[in-house]
Amino acid sequence: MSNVKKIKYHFSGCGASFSDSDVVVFGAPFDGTVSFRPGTRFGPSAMRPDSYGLETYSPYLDDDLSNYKTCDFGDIVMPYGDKDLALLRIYETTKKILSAGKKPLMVGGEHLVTYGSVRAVFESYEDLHIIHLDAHTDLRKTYYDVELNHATVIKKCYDILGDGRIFQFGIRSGAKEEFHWAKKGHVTLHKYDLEGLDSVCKLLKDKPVYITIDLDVLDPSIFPGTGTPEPGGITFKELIEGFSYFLELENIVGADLVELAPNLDPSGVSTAVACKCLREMILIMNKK
Ligand SMILES: [Mn+2]
Repeated sequence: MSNVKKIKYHFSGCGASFSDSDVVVFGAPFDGTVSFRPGTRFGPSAMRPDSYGLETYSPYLDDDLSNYKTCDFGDIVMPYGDKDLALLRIYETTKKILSAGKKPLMVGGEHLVTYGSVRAVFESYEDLHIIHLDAHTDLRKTYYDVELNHATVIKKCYDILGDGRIFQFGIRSGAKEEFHWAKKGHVTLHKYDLEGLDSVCKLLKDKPVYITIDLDVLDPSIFPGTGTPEPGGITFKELIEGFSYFLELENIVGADLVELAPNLDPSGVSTAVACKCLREMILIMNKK
């Protein structure tokens, strides 16, 4: 596809061809609607080299990236300043991966990119459910009078999926109206941590599930390299424990990891955290 940039080298463990792979990783380096600190457009390109700093073996899962064929499809060429076209490119790429019978795993970019991918996944799986890990509700109808941006993205997904399909965890920031709106049963909002994720994964066992992970669900002391850091987040250990519940899900049909802004953490630790999460998600999606 001409709208996908050729990359010099791939994410660690993701050197297989498109046709050989069950899971296809791709970058969506877009941060055009960011309201505070930009930089997530540099996420995928920072993660590729740093992913080689980690082992391909996961002690948590007792599994290794080398046991699977995974493709790094490259980064989508993002038309800067045009979010509609950016979302269309993401939609098209996700669609291409799905229609080849493969699972998309997108690396952002800001959280808005999720909307492009979810729109495509929903066309293949009408009974789609979403598990959403984040510090922020992202349920605004508009933000600064704009309907499509990183603060409205989960509401936009809700508009596609409808009531009772979205399960949020780790939430500790949002407007009062968003929390009240969620409480009416439109979405299931779990505050502060991942408590209840195990039972939700059991509940959704045989449903098609899309997992969207905004890495700012982690405490900023662990993950400072992000646009809108929010104190009071979960630990890395809690996130890894959360990942183990994903193994209950029999039908993970797509996923994303978003909101790494590597320029905001010169220590490189946030990038390492994101790479480790990516490794775990690649393994979990290949196991399924
Ligand atoms: Mn967030």
